[in-house]
Amino acid sequence: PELDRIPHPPRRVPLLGDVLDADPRSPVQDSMRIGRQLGPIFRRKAFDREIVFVWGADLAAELADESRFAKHVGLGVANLRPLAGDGLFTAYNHEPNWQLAHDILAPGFSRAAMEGYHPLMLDVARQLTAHWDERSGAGHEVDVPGDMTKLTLETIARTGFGHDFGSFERSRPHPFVTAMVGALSYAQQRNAAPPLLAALQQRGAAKRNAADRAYLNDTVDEVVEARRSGDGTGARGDLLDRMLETAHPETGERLSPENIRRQVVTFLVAGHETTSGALSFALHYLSRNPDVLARAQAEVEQVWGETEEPAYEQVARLRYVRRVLDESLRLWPTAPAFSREALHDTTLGGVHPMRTGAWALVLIMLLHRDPAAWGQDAERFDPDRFEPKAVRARPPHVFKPFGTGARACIGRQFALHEATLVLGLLVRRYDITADPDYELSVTERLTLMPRNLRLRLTRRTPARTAQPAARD
Ligand code: FDE
Repeated sequence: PELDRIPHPPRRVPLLGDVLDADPRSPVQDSMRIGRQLGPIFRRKAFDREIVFVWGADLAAELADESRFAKHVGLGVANLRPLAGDGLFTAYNHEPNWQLAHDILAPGFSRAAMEGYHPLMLDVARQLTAHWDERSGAGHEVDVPGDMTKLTLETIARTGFGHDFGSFERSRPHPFVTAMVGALSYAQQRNAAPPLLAALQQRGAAKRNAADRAYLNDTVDEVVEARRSGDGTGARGDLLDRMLETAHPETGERLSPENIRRQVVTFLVAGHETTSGALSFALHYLSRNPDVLARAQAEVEQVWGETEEPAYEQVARLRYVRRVLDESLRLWPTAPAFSREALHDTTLGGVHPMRTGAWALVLIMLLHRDPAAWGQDAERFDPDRFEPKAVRARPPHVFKPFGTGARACIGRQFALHEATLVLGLLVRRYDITADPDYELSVTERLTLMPRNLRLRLTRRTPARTAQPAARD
């Protein structure tokens, strides 16, 4: 009865639900298509389970109200519990390890910490440009998502954990990445199968998943063991040192070894997969919008001058490059949904009753394309939407690529600094052209990633006349 006023797809099959429109490989894009037909709140049923989706700007803003709603650990996030347990991303709100780890790790994402990571981020970015220099020029193409994944995995592993996966020395993805993609895809597909069928038919998939999980855990254990046995513990002050060495500032409590394992795998996965996608989509749009690319190049030349070694502050000053990134995350938020549950009995939008614990999934991609918030041309790529004046003119809570509230992304500044730095270096160094035959298609594995995106690069000589702008 609570759901009566919420529309659902018309072709419902007894017992199975709304399976006619459902492809387990593209749940988000299917929901987007269905949501456009059904409106700002709708429901889909898979077997015995009914899920409420929300994307209207007003309703999403209500769900962002922390006095009425909180993060819900459900669907894909819940399916990652066997791997990530009570790590930050997958912890239930009531689990004490969430607050403990949050308080211990938050300083690892402060401005001061970020300044410390900056030189390491530059090192990794240089490995990428060395790799791409060899593949620039006529007749060559680069594998954008593959190489962005190398870059972001190395970045989080080296800055956070002092570990080098050697991604750029390999021709194939590191097995850590293969196991991670397997684990994420498995977590996504489990939503689409009826519980009983899943148990019976998916034994092969479950077995592979157990192997992937074991590989991920073994890798993590090696990284931790290397630090514990080395003499470097405590010396770096990175995320791993914080996990191993730091006691909670008030209670003096520490993270347990089991919880550290959960946090390391959480950060290695959450810290690179979504950023890799964000960079890939941004490069796709730059290749399709020469005027935007030219503006970005002009800005980098103006702010950085001739230096190949931008300082920490010179990254934050790339305002236009950052808008390109924001606009890419608007159209393709690489973590495409989050769930919110009612803290007490309440009514959503004045008409939809929700009992304590009832939850809904916010479809970020449609929220980011709601014409009521973004205008009639919401589907168009236009970084100027993120000019300060335009941002102020919009209602709050309509741009949520990093989630919302207490459980929003702890890695936001990290990802933004890394991605802005890398985009700055890339547009400064290369002209980027699209393959005219490429049509954007998007792979889903809980996260979003452009499928088979390849681009052509031409080395450029930045204009030598530009002077670095005076510092703010
Ligand atoms: C988180 C996050 C989120 C939320 C989810 C929910 O709500 O469920 C989101 C939406 C996100 N995240 C997104 C993103 C995007 C990008 C690019 C990123 N992200 C990045 C990153 C990096 C790093 C290191 C990270 N990231 C991390 C993280 C974590 C740990 C988490 C959890 C938090 C809590 O506390 O809960 C997140 N992330 Fe992110």
